[in-house]
Amino acid sequence: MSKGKLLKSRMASNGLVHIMASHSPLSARLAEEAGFDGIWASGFELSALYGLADVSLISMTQHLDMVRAMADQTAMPIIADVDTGFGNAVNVIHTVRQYERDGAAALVIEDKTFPKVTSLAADGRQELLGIDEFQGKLEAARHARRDPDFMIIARTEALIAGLGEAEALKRAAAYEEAGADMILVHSKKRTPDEIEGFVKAWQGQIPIVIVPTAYPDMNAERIAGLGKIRMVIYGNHAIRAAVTAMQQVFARIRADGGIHNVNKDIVPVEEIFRLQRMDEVKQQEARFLR
Ligand code: SPV
Ligand code: MG
Repeated sequence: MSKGKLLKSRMASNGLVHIMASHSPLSARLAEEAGFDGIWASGFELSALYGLADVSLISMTQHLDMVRAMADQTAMPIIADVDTGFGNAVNVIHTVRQYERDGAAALVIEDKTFPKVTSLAADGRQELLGIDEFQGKLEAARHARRDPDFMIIARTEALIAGLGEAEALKRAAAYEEAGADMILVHSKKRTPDEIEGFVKAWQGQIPIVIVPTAYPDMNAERIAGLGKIRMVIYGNHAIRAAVTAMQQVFARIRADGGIHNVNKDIVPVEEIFRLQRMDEVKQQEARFLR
C-alpha cells in the first residue's frame, strides 16, 4: 500500500487523524509508539533544530533529507510541510516528485510568497500570492504526482494575514477548484472562534485540516462536534517538549554540580539502545560476524 493510500485509509477508518510534528527520525519513532496516525514534517521544528527562524532559511534538500530519514525509520504516513513549495509552479513540480519519491504521503503547500515568514509570530510580515498564481501551483502539484493517493493539501494563510473569513473562504474554494485534496486553514487567534466560524461557513466538498497551536482549547471532542475537519496537526509539540526537557535537566545538572540527581528522572541508556534497535545489531553480529 502506498503511503498516500495508508493515510487515506486511516482517515476513512478513524474519521479524524491525529498528526504529531517531528524534527527527527527519533521523534517520529516516539510519535509512532505514542499512537499517532502520522507525522508532520514541520518546517518550524526543523528550522528550530538548526537554531534558525522559520523564514525559508532551510533548503529543500535539508528538509527532504530529514523526510527521507524519517520515512526510513517509521511506517507512519508523513505529511511534508513544504512551505511555499520552494518557489513557483515549476519548483513545485520538482518538489512534489522528490517528496513523493522519498516516502511522503502528502504535501502541504501554503499561499504565501517566497521567502515566507513563520505564521505564529505576533507581528509577522505576511504576504500572500494572488489566487490565480497559487491555483497554478496546485495544478502543477497535481500534474507532478504519480500516485493519485498522494495528497496535495492547500494551506491558506488568509486568516494569519488578517484578511478575514470571506477572503479565506474565497481562497479555499478556489484551491478546491484547482484540485486540492484538502484545505488547511491556519489561525493564530487564542480561541477557536475564528476557525469555528470558517468551518461552519465552509461549503466545499473537501475536508479541512487544522493546526490548533494558538488555540489549544480546540480538542478532539470540539473538532468532532464541528464535522468537516478530518486532520489535526500538533504543529510544534515535539520540539517544545524536547526544549522543556533539556532546559530542566541541564539546569538541574548545573545546580546540583553533577548528574547524580537527574539520573533517576531521565530514561536510562538502555531505552536509547531500544530506540536505536540495538537488538537488531546484536542479531546481525551473532549471525554474520566471523
Ligand atoms: C510548521 O510546523 O512548520 C507549521 C505550523 O507550518 S506553524 O508553525 O504554526 O505555521
Ligand atoms: Mg511550516
